[in-house]
Amino acid sequence: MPKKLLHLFILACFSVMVNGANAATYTFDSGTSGFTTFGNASPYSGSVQLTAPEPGQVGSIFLNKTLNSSRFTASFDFRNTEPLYSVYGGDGITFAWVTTQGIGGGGGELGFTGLDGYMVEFDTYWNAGYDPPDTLYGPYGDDTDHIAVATSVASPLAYSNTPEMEESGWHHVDIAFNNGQIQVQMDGVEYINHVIAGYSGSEAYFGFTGSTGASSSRQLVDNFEINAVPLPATFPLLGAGLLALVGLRKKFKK
Ligand SMILES: [Ca+2]
Ligand SMILES: [Ca+2]
Ligand SMILES: [Ca+2]
Repeated sequence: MPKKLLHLFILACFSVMVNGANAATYTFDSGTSGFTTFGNASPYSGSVQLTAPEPGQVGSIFLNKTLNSSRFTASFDFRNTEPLYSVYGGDGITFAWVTTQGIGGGGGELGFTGLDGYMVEFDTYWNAGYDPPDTLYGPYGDDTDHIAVATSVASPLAYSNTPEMEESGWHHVDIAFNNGQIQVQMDGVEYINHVIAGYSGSEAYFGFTGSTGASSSRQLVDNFEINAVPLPATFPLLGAGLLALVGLRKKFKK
């Protein structure tokens, strides 16, 4: 390898190590390249539509590459619009990281149940005896929306009730995750700050799921930014690669 190229390669490696290898932003302005969509998910007007505003929809989208789920930050925008019955839109979406790409159950299962992993749910339809206790009463009676972190929709690890999320424009979400400690903000307000007991990070597919039931809404996701810190194991590999290159350089110099 020419000396100049070798120096450029080493510089690139070090800048990757310093900056973190897996920072990326996805605007979906030109479609969903780099992701796989499942079920009813599809590109929609420069964003991703997880469900159309029709009953019985279920959709998901996941990155085609895995990232380390030990430490990451993520942000995205979502919108739940055109609900069939005013604030009784449904059923909500999740931001998920899973061991296998795919799609889960519909209705109150938010397209997640059946997938193996974790999710942050943005649940817009209150299911009696299933969702966390209701503390707010909207104009249509019990319909508390909530954010939760969970491995199962029916038994959240932590949750917080929220204002109605349907028909209130785009919402911005920021998530910070550090070896089980998770903080979730929506529109600049913190709703979750929780430590997941016994959490163990691994390579995971990051993405979104969503579903509708008898109630529905058009559920959109956009401007997905993810920055995952690479697993420590990649550093020795990088080091080995550098050593091999230095060896090659010496060989060619002779
Ligand atoms: Ca977009
Ligand atoms: Ca609602
Ligand atoms: Ca629900």
